[in-house]
Amino acid sequence: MKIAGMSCNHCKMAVERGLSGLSGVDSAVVNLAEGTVQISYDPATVSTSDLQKAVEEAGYQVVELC
Ligand SMILES: [Cu+2]
Repeated sequence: MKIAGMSCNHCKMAVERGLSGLSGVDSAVVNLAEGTVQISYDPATVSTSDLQKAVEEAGYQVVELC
């Protein structure tokens, strides 16, 4: 998914930590240059709206679900 507002390593860590704290998420890797996060998750356990909520709780906005 694409996320707005991530500008530094701290943002990267906050988003990755927020996402990987969810059960059903195997890994979350942010690409700062592209403003994207690659999430490996189990769709039976966690929904995209859960993922989106975790990003928002970390303080960032999802601009595009991929
Ligand atoms: Cu930052």
